[in-house]
Amino acid sequence: EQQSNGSGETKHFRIPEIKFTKLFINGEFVDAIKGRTFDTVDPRTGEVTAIIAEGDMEDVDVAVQAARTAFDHGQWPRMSGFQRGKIMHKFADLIEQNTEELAALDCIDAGKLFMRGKLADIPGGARLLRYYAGAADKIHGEVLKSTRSLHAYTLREPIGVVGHIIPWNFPTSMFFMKVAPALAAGCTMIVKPAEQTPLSALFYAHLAKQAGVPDGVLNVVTGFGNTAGAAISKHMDIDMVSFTGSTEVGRLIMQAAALSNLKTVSLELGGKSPLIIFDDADVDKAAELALNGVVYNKGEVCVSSSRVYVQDGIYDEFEKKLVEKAKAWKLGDPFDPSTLQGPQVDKRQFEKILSYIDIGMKEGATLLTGGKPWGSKGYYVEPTVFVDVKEDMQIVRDEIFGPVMSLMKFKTIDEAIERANNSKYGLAAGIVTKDLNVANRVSRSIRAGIIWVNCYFEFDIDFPYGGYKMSGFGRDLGLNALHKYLQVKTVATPLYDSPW
Ligand code: TXE
Repeated sequence: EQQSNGSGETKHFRIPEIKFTKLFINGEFVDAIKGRTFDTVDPRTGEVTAIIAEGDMEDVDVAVQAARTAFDHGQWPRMSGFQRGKIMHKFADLIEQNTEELAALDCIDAGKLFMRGKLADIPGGARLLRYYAGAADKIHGEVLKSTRSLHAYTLREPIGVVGHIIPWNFPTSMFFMKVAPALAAGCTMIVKPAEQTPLSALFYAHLAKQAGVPDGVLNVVTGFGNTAGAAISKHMDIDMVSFTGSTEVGRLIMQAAALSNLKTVSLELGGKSPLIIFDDADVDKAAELALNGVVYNKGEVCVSSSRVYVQDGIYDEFEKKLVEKAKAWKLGDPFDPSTLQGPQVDKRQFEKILSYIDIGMKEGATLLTGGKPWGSKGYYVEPTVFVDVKEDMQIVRDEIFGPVMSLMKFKTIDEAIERANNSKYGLAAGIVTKDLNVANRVSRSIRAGIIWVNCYFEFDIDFPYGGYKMSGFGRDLGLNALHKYLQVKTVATPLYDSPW
């Protein structure tokens, strides 16, 4: 049962009035220069939630000018790291005071679970700010050894004006994974949220201003990828672009960077992550882990465990348990605290997933469970498991980005490693075994940025996160991410008399 009556009431929560719908440039909410707007839609119902300013190239230009001025002449890069950190802590306080409203915005924009937003994503955004706030006053270079009588040292300086292009699957986490380290580094920035999920980003812009982030430091330009997004990646006055999204768009961004000013690029792209379950696993727990790995956030997760390999000794029992659990999985209104899975982000993603299910069947795979839309309205898809899949099928190779698993059987460790690595992607992998030697060997043999042993989706702020192969390069989270927004300058001076 899904509830929404247009007045903002659900059975479980009153949806807040939407306060921020315009571009945020140089500390002000403004209309797009061309006056255009676009709709943002509630995926629970398909109804329009709000009308948002549609930024384009000229708006990006104005935002870049503001960010450039704030960087070249403003206080932010010049104030002490301690002072930047204080403002970031205030920003985090304000997020914590508005948690429910922010969780509701991500819920109606992206179909994300309200309770998870309230307990994890939104407080997690504040924690990201605090983590990097704590690092802002500990940025320093080092004294260098010289073979000659030179005194030399390095400075770590902010990279400059950053363009953050972010996806819709984790509107809050992605925003702060990028914005928090860049703020701490002393950068100024333009954020382009995904067109599906502009609401929380605009709210964050408002809170940043209230916290004392100076005008021009954090600009938010809502709009589409091929206009506003493309304008960022080819802009001559942006020093770096940090992107999370599809591999196809990652390629376009790198190309635009190369053809414009050779700006630094960091890309976190798609995945098709394997989860390998060995014979010695607790079958019930492993089935739970595998199901959660593919339905968490309705499968709209770049590290989703969409390829599951189970060793032949436990395969039959695993399959039985997995089906039982998938059938008991509760879909519904993401505001309902008992719901485990809400709607896909939008009609396009919903249709993409259903078309992949169709492709799977045409390729000759067998549907073990699911495979259909759920409910009478909104963009819900049942947890879906395919068996009889072959490695070269499209459903095993492509990122579907929905609750769709390919379940496969394997015999030996070597076979598991080889098949797990047989992907153009390399974002994450999971291993379930009690045998430490097996866990260590497989962990080292898989080419992926994060390996989970006897767990899945275990993230923390200090864990570097990013991909191998076509899953991209550069790391978010941890101090690695802070260094991404800094560059190193060497300063040398004669120790005694001038050497010439
Ligand atoms: O992604 P896009 P889409 C994957 C997932 C999904 C597929 C398509 O498989 O089904 O991508 O989703 C902006 N220049 N992931 O189409 O287009 C866009 O406006 C500059 C994996 O939504 O990559 C948005 O802000 N920017 C992923 C952002 O890029 C452009 C998360 C991401 O959108 C642009 C999302 C352009 N030419 C999707 N075109 C992950 N790694 O977590 C679009 N954008």
